[in-house]
Amino acid sequence: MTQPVTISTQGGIATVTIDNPPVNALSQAVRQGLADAVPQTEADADVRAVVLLCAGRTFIAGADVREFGQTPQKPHLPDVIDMIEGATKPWIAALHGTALGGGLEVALGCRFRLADPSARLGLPEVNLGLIPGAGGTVRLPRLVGASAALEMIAGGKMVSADKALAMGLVDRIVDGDLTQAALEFAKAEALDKVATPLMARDVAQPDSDKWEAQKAAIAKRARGQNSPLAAITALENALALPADQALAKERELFFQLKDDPQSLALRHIFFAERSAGKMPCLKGVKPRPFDEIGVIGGGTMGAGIVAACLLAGLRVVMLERDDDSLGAGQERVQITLAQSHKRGLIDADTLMRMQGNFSGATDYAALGNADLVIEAVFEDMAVKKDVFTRLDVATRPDAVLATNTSYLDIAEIAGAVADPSRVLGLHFFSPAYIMKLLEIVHPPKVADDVLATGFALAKRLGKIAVPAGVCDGFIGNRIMSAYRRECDYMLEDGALPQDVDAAMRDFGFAMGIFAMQDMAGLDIAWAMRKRQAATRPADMRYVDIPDQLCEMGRFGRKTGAGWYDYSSDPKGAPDPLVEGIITKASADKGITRQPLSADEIMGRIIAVMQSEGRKILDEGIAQSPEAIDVVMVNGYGFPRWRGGPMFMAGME
Ligand code: 3H9
Repeated sequence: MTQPVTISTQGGIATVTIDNPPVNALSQAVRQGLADAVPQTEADADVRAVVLLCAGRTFIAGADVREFGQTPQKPHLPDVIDMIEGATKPWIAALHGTALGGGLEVALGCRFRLADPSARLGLPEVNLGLIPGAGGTVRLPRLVGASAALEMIAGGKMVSADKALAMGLVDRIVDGDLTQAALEFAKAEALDKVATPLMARDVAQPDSDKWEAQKAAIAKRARGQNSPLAAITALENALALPADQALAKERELFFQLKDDPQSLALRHIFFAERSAGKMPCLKGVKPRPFDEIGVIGGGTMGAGIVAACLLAGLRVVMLERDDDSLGAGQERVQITLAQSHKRGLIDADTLMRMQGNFSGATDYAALGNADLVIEAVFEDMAVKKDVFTRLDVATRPDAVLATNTSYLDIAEIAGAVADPSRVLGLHFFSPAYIMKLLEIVHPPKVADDVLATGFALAKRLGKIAVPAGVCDGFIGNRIMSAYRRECDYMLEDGALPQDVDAAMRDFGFAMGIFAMQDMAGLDIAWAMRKRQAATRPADMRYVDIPDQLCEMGRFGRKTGAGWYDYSSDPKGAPDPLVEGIITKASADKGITRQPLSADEIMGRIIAVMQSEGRKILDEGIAQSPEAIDVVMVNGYGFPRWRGGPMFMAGME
């Protein structure tokens, strides 16, 4: 096996290069290589300074998370970093790509940090249910101050090279060749500059009012997650204790968290998100090239898809049925682009370029050049088929055609096209320019390269792609329908909407199912239930409470009332009228209402999610239990730190 760490020396400067694809994670071999490099460069009389850099697309992206399930092997990272920091010859870290977690901690052990302009730095351990475990909580506040350090560690977000420079996290941003610049810095400056090791520096006490407010805000955001709170504890230790004692405490906390079920769940979902989108049958299959995208429909979903494509640098033609609808759709897109600009996500030039990439039309002939067309019109089979019949005529025969349907049979929709092999499902979640999930639905006749194009588009849009087979609701909506039904049963059995919603929020969902329905509108599901009425099994338990609400015109927030009443409380207040309908429904069916505890409510919800998930797996709709978890976490608000319903099934 080739060594992942190599040393070369030129002109008095040693270059230590880590080459451990894909992300230069700190495996045991890398740690050993670094630990060997310190005495070797110290002993070499020709060496005056050491440049640490990485081959490939990134600096070190952190500890090798795959090793976390095994017994820790020496040399341990904190010891390696101590060695680097304690070296008499200054180490200079040259950062490109991402310097994350243990990777940034290694850089903090170096005397200097130089960065490529596009580098991003962060301590994202909290996203894996952890805190930095190799000195990050002790060294970072000594460099950038306690408050900035707490924000980075508890928030887990990356900062740009520019921001890192402004914070004092890097010493310099270098344009041009990073290696060359680091070597020059080593020769010309590093030897003369005094850079006290971070462990030997003092940490400034923050303003106590601001500090307390910052901690309170983090605790509120944590919503049941342990690691942000542990980050606060570690930073308080760093403020209160001598550096070596704070370091020992950090290590203790790190190990406690590593074995915490929350960290196991977060590590599970991290890897699940990376494996769920891989379809063995597509290995080596080349996607069709795409540059111009057609989107049919300028409603909330269509406009969101257009914005997502524009923000990814694609050219887009939006098609609507008449000028008024087109104008409204285009305005929705322009508002989204303007907001992205306002938030600093795109600069003025990019905004103008994106606006130039966007056109609208009311005639299908405008889609003649499109490489890929996504339909996002009204959820009705006849309407969708009509769209695809027109697309069949208007588009190039090699153009990929996608439907954004959430429930309808894509094989039937594909039947409207002479060559159904070019049709697939791309099920976006709203708002499509924000939500990360994309279900890629594969009807039986879809060609492999068409499917591969769906995945390539997902990658281009920065989405997490999950393949799904054709069925009513695919993966996510099918599970949601099943558990929503269970929640309706619970209403008849003894719970009220506010009980179910509170139990879900306590479990970690941002919102309960009934409040969510009020937000989305009750009428869409009502229309679907009416469509399904004819085929619903006669012996299936059916709860008509939501139908009764719809018959009263209570469609949710947009009508001022749904499950909740919004007339006096914009957040929605429990409504005695709804309670009356519910208790009457129980009485009509002869059900004696029994109060349900939060545990019972969540037990029933999770059990239904799991049993529907197992059916989905048995039918081959989802490739793996991980895929189901990824869908539920990224599309349906399932708390990430619980790993997903299928992960929980494995923990029982
Ligand atoms: C830590 O550092 C603890 C320390 O404080 C203390 C220790 C004592 N380990 O995401 P991608 C794999 S905790 C192992 O698709 P991208 C990933 O699974 C760590 N494997 O690429 C995938 O494998 P595959 C703190 C890892 O360009 C491949 O690399 N650091 C790790 O979209 C490509 O990944 C983090 O939390 C890892 N650490 O994004 C950073 N990271 O090809 C986690 C990635 O088999 N990583 N892999 O599917 C990331 O955020 C992104 O991967 C990164 C690249 C931004 C680096």
